[in-house]
Amino acid sequence: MSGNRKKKRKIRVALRKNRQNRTRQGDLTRQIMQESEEFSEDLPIAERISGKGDLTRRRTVISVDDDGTTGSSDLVIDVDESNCLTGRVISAIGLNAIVQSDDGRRFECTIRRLVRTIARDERNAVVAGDRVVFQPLNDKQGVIERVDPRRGTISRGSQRREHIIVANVDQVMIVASADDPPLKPNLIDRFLVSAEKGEVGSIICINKVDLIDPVMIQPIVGVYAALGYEVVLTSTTNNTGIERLRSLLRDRETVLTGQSGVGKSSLLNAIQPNFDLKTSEISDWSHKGRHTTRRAALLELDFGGWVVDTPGLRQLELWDVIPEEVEAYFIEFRSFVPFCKYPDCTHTHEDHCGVKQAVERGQIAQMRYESFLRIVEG
Ligand SMILES: Nc1nc2c(ncn2[C@@H]2O[C@H](COP(=O)(O)OP(=O)(O)OP(=O)(O)O)[C@@H](O)[C@H]2O)c(=O)[nH]1
Ligand SMILES: [Mg+2]
Ligand SMILES: [Zn+2]
Repeated sequence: MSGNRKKKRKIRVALRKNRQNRTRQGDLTRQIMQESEEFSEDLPIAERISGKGDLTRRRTVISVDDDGTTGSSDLVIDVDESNCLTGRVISAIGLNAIVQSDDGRRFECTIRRLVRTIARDERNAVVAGDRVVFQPLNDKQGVIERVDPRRGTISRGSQRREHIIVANVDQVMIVASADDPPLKPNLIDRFLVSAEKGEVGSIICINKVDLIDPVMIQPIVGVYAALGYEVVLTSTTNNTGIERLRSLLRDRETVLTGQSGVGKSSLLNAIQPNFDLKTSEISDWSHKGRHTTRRAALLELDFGGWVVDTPGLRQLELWDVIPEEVEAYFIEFRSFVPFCKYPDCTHTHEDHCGVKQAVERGQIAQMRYESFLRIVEG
């Protein structure tokens, strides 16, 4: 998608109507038109709506050929890209963003009003990780003209609205701590659900293993390893696991996520000391209502790849995951669901439930089933 396009292009964009206005299922085209928030010229529509079937409501982007049949409310964005550059949003701050051009220069950019207007939610018009086309005004400033379609986004809910934390990542590294704050498998499972939903892979990092006897957490590590997730145990105080972490991050785009205080910024500093990220004293993060890391920012790894440090979340509100959808994100449930007596089994109170039977037989970990219940009931 990147690369400087010299040709002048016209892009038609269907203006998204009222946010509450949900279309009926079955009229996919109309649904996409109404839910569009960005635009794309290159991808065929079929590719953008493929995926998990009708449970996935993708806020996809759309573009229509010049002879397209969209209504009169359409906007036509006419970007003359001959004097534009392409780049990557390093960090988005309100209506501004820091963009790194493909040749490595940094620009402080504002966002063209139209880009905000066509976004479903202005706050998500430009997010960290976006690939953008921007017009440089001088060697330090520019204006973002266009945002490329996103893949691999990580979102969370915040006051019932979606907040896209970062876009275009390959994997999520879910960071937990063995202690202080105590290990909460339920929280790991929530992050796994949001990664599965965002269609990015996950690795699990359990930090601060210097504080415990590793034998204590072996059962939990075993559960995730058995599910096929890469689990790495680390300590920034004695460097346990740091080399392994480097190899898992090399040449990939990874977003770190996890509760505040587990040591995300400390881990990144251990991997690459010149990041010099602000970390917090324990008294700070546990007693004051503030996170040390304030916003997502992309950091380039010396040995190849990018990492994104994000602010920790005290409460992870899963964005837009409906209860019926949750079972699909507990990957080990899939093979047992066909044994449920009722096709619409919720795996909670029903009898003859394949999932519950698997829990009884030890084929699904009790811990995971409890997380599942907390997520669907919460
Ligand atoms: N004992 C021990 N303490 C650690 C380790 N890693 C980090 N810490 C401490 O944990 C505290 C929190 O670390 P941060 O790196 O700021 O945590 P964070 O996850 O970035 O927190 P937010 O930015 O608020 O989300 C700091 O006091 C660190 O010194 C570790 O491996 N062992
Ligand atoms: Mg931090
Ligand atoms: Zn069931």
